[in-house]
Amino acid sequence: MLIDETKIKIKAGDGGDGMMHFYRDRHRPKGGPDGGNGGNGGIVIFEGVDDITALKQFRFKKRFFAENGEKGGTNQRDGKNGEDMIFKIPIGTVVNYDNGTSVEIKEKGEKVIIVKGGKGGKGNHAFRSSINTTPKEFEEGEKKEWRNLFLQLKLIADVGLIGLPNAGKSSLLNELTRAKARVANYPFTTLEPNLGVSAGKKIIADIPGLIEGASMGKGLGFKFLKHVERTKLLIHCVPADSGNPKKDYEVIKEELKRYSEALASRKEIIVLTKSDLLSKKEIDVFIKKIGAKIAVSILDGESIKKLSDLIHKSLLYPSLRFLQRRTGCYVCGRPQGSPLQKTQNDRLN
Ligand SMILES: Nc1nc2c(ncn2[C@@H]2O[C@H](COP(=O)(O)OP(=O)(O)OP(=O)(O)O)[C@@H](O)[C@H]2O)c(=O)[nH]1
Ligand SMILES: [Mg+2]
Repeated sequence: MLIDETKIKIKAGDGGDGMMHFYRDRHRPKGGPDGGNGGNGGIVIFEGVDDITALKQFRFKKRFFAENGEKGGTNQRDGKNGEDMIFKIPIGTVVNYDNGTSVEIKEKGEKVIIVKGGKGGKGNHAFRSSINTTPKEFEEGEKKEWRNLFLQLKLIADVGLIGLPNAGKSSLLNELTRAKARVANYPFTTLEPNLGVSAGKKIIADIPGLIEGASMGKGLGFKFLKHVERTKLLIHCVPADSGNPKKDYEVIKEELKRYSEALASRKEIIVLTKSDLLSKKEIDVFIKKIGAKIAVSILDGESIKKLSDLIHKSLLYPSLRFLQRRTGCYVCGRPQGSPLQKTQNDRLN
């Protein structure tokens, strides 16, 4: 079972107290202040890894605390710093704090300080001065509080495969990448997201099938859509054995809208899957009905290759809407005042 959401409690280490002490021995019965500083408390760090199952470490154990800093010693000895706690966390995890702020683990190997350790207090040696040669002050170490964290994994993929159950999404993932997702002739074979890397090094995510009313919790619900929320491109699969392809397409589109308008307007390629079940003529009719760009079958390597090329081409060229938003030109998407835009505008006038 993929754990993509979990709540944990974490506490960084407290700082060690500073020491109040005066040096004493047989020859120096009135030695100076020599209380050392307390050590700093251990930090809690999250390090990004590309293992999407890494949140399973929090399945049973939910409370963690880093080591406290040690108290300062005599003879100006500083206390030992508490050991840091480092957790390996899948990239794409959003860490939500109890105060409403959040931070994201974005890259593999990136280390993010989640909770800072308490600062060690100063010992009385640190307070000595020319006017106060026998200071009795010292500081206590900084105490840290327990923090409640809500970790939410949102997979980082370039392309997302969406569609009704049994639409052939996992089969396509297996063809486009080296993934070995489970495929079977019944709905809801896929219960958790699968990832694969295409020949062009793009990450493709296959999520469980959506059904009408998924937004109301029907089927497996629609929480899995968070895993395709950040994709640049959606592959919308409509199978050739569908009784009502247009309705199937619209059902998914409606569920996407209910999840987020932004996701519903994401660039998409509508794909007619299992095309081997139809004749050439039927394919043409089907394609027209749903506005599909391509018909594919896992039994036809050529069609898979064409889809793969189409995906990489679409990822290479951002959508016109994206360019329009970036450049501010809502006609052609070219930067304002550029010669190419002028030509375009002349043509339109
Ligand atoms: N004839 C034919 N069958 C296909 C094709 N692609 C997939 N199938 C079959 O369709 C069935 C469903 O395929 P899956 O890949 O499991 O479909 P899915 O969309 O991942 O299904 P869920 O995980 O349940 O949402 C399986 O029996 C596949 O063998 C195809 O191109 N042609
Ligand atoms: Mg599947």
